[in-house]
Amino acid sequence: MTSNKYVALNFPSTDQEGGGVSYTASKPRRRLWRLPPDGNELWMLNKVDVDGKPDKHQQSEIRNEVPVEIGLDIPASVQLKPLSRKKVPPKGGIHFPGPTNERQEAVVQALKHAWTGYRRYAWGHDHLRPISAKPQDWFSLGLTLVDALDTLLITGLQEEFEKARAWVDKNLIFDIDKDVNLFEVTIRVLGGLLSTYHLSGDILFLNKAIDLGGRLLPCFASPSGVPFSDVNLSTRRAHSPKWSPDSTTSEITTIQLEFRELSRLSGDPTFEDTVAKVSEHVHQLPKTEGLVPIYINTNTGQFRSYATITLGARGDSYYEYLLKQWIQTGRTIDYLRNDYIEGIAGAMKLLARRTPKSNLQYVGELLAGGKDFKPKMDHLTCYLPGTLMLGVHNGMPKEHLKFAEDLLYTCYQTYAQQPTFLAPEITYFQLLEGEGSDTYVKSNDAHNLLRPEFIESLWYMYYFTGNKTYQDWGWKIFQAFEKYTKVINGYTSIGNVRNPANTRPRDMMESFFLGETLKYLYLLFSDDQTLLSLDEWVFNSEAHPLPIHEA
Ligand code: DMJ
Repeated sequence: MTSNKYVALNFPSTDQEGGGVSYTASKPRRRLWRLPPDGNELWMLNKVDVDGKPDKHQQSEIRNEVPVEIGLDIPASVQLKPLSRKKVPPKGGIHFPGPTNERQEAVVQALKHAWTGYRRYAWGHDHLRPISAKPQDWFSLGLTLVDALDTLLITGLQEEFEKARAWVDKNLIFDIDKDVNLFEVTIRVLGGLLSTYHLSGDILFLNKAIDLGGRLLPCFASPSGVPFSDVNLSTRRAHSPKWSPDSTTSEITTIQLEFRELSRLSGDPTFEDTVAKVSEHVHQLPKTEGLVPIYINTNTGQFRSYATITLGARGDSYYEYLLKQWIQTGRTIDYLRNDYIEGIAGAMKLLARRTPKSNLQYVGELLAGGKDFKPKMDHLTCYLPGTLMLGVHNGMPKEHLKFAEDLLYTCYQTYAQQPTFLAPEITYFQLLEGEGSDTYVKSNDAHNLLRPEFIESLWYMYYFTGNKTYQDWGWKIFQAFEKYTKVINGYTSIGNVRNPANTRPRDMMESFFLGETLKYLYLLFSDDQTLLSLDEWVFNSEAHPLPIHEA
């Protein structure tokens, strides 16, 4: 039983500028994509024009695919061949039962509260300013709404999901004359659309993802193939930040899960091939015991040699996606596994230290290309215990387990040691034994942005051990969010976790609070750990689950 619905993709006949490189197609062409019968399978009519003649052009020439028409008739002469039979959602999507205990119910109430404020005052905008009851825009892509789509499904908020779906259908238009960041849009929007397609079985989300994916591709047309950081979604002109030819290492290595999944679903290998080349390029670059500097030059393709080495901001998810890509591809790509093992070994040797008094395990940074050690740990680094646990479950070295447990405890202390029970953005650790405490926070680093990383790690730890202590830690933090960040129209970032009497609310609810923090809390409090099995799903860096493939 096959469907008669098609998506036509337009290809231009003129030269197209994209990141300084032009592409030529000899005549205007269309390629047809067959929509999944009963929402179950995507077919691509490869190398055939709309008139049924063979397409002599190579797939790799074509970078500007845009779905322009849906529901075309196809000429009878055309033979359809399935290009790929990949993991596809069950008919009607996956059913989630909704909250099954009081803690999950409390998280759903928090989500409803955040959602109501967003709906009233910022609907379709990127973020809500929950105190001034105003919207905030960054890329103008409805970030909060798109980031929250799969959270709404997983928590059983079907009615809210339907309203969001209607907005995506009518209003999520990518032809906007605006520069967007490749990494942020990939993990939040592309990742959100792809996971929502998998959970809902609704082809709308896949079609939107295909459109977006094509518009992001010009980023890769740099001299080295290391992608530019930004692209205009309408003109498709890609470029580096104004102040530097460098991209951020974690950004260019944290797009692969999403682009690969887009290829697997669409049948167009361009997305996967393009990002795989970036990973392969980074693989062959010289490193410091498997550790990478945080900047990479888009012209030369080389790391900036004196850049900081960290598992925090701008370095973090390089290591995360080595492991997760390896898992996504059925644990078959050896260099990803080897680079992950080498990177973690390097981190344990060069970055991991303990405090003199209380023996707290932390992960610091190397400055000036590895010369100086800085005892500073970003909250972002607290994703690592969860990733390490996922690795151990998939056969990574056993010593990663102890490292994960000890680091998780330190991350917990960054919350528990503050009078608000909320962690600061950055914590410093004492190098030498002295009078003061083992940890300290600088005034400029005392903010909390409602970030998810520690809750994410708690969930992985709970998932793999079943130890309810991790649920109790998460519950305490959830209560602290309720006490210090909940405001009349949502939840707000705060400027100071050190003073409960003056938290300095920042009037900003980040999209990842709904996309990640509340989702991970809900999963952490789940009675049924297999709600989303980590043998079937791999979560992208923004907590959007994507299927694991066999290869
Ligand atoms: C999110 O956008 C993602 O988790 C990203 O990988 C890191 N930063 C934020 C959340 O803190």
